[in-house]
Order: sequence, then C-alpha cells, then structure tokens
Amino acid sequence: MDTYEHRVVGFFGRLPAKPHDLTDRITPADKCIVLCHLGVPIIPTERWRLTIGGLVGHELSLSWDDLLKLPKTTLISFHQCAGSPLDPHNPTQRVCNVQWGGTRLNDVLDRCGVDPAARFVWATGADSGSFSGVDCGAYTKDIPIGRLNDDVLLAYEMNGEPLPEAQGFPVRLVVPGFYGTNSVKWLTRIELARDRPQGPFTTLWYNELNEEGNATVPVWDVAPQSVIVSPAPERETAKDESITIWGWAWGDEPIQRVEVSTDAGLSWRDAQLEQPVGRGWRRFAIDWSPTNGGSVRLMSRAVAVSGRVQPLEGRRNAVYPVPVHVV
Ligand SMILES: Nc1nc2c(c(=O)[nH]1)N[C@H]1C(S)=C(S)[C@@H](COP(=O)(O)O)O[C@H]1N2
Ligand SMILES: [Mo]
Repeated sequence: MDTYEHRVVGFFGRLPAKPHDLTDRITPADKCIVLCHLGVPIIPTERWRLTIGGLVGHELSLSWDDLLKLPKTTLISFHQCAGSPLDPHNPTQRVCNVQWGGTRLNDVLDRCGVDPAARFVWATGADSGSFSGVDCGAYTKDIPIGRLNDDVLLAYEMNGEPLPEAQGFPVRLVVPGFYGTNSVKWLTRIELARDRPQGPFTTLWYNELNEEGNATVPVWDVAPQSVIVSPAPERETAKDESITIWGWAWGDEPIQRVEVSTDAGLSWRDAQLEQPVGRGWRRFAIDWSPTNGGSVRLMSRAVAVSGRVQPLEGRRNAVYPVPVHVV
C-alpha cells in the first residue's frame, strides 16, 4: 500500500465549538469538529487513487480525474463525533451541520458489481500510526451493506469548498446518519467483505452495549439528540420577560418531536420543530416567560419516531442542561 508523508503525526483535533456557538444552520468550516486519531497525511491529487476490491465482480482503481467525471451530488447532513473511544459515554456535543459534495458510492460500486456474499463495506484511509499506545496500522472502518443508500458519498467538498487537509483531502467517505467515526477521511481503499474488519477501530474501540444492555453493537447510527443553542449557559434573563429557547435536534432515526423543560426535567412542553432539510439537523423553538426568580436549568430532549427518547444521563446523547438566572 502507498504510504504518505504526514503533516501531523499522532492524535490531532480541534476544540469543538460550544452549543451556544452553533448559531448557523450550516456550520462554517472553521467551527466544525476535527478529529484525527493517527495524524494528518498529505495526499497530492496526482498521487491519489481509490481502489475497490474484495467481493466485487472486478477490481477498480479510480484516479482523481476519473472521480470528478462521475455525476456530483450535494447533500446536507449533520456530522457528529461519537466522542473519545476511550471515554465513549461522555456526552461531548461535538456536532456540526455540513453541506457535502461528491460522488455516490453506489455509482462506483455499480461499475464493479457487488458479490451477493458481501455483508460489509470496509473503508480505509491513508493515515496510519499509533493511538493510545496501540500500533494501529491504517484507519479502517466498516458499514453494513444494507446501509448503502444513495446518500453515502465519496465526498470531495465541504460547504462548497475542497475538503480541508485535516478533514480528509482529497476524498473522504460520508455516511449521513452514522457517527463521524465511520466517515473515513483520506479514503484510498474500499473493500467488500463477508465479515467485519479486525483492526482496532472496529474491535477494540467503537463497540458498545446497546441501550437495552443486552447486546454489544458497533457505534454506527446516531442516537436521538438535541442541544439548546440559545440562551447560552449562565445568561441572565428578566422575570416576566419572554425569551425564545431554541436549538438543534438530529439523529439517524427521524425525530418526531422535541420537548423542553424549564424546571430541570420535572415537566416538559413540546417545542415547535421545523421540517427536515435533507439529513441535516432541525431547529426547534419555544417561548418562555419565567414567572419566578432564581437559577433554572433548561433542558431539551429529542424523541425519535420509534419513541426512543434522549436520556437524562449516562449516554453520549444525554440531555445537555443549560443553567440560566432569572433576575
Ligand atoms: N482516516 C481517518 N478517518 C477518520 C478519522 C481518523 O482518525 N482517520 N477520525 C474519524 C472520527 S472519530 C471523526 S469524529 C470524523 C471527524 O471528521 P472531521 O475531522 O472532518 O470532522 O472523522 C472520522 N474519520
Ligand atoms: Mo470521532
């Protein structure tokens, strides 16, 4: 396999924007999350190739020019980091909303043909090295083949611009609805396989007990979640003054409603929830006129169509409380 010089060797990330900074529907690139376990490889487009192999009719190798000749799709999708694989239940709210541009993975797979025995799509990046004391080799993730909708992209644009280097230049996978960890950056290899890959990112990390506590599942689909953007934590608001509490809600499963509590979770009211825009996050809003003075914890919780609710604590999609002061 080709090896690449790295701009950064070892873990690299950007401090995530706080929820009250996520005021834009489409998050500007410099406020988006950045997370690189193994560093940042430098990949000139002239050298880049994507090979597609494993359980396919015939292997394919695409150059940058080949890729650009294929039809381009753009879509909006929320993009959320599952948090550190070493601390997976910590609710980090590392999230943004992005417009991606690229080629449908399905269009490329149609050209090489998929063997019916294939059950997983492996994706490997050009970055390699060690993470948390483990020599990882390359970064390889998988998605179940049933998840190969037309929204899975070989993306080369973020918000209308080429991908930034740390965010996968020149090409990354984007799997809308799945946690960011599955959207492999600096993508160089796609492989169809019967089983899950055996590297540390699919065995040692990024597997967890499901909510029912009865099975270990891969960290794939994003659980229902919401954050309050406004008011910001610790804001003062006047008694009897009406303010709008608003924020974003998202999840792999469609969200049916968002509830807001202005009494630390004792009672909940339905917020207004806008219609979905692609796979993007959705704005919710509710008016509130506090009648009593003092400190208050505002909360929002998303409810998915299945009835699955954002929990109060204990999981990465736990409710994000916002303390405010009524004066
Ligand atoms: N090749 C590669 N792809 C990767 C990673 C990585 O370390 N290497 N990190 C993953 C994780 S955990 C996340 S959250 C997203 C972050 O994407 P971003 O940096 O563009 O926001 O990339 C994913 N894709
Ligand atoms: Mo992540």
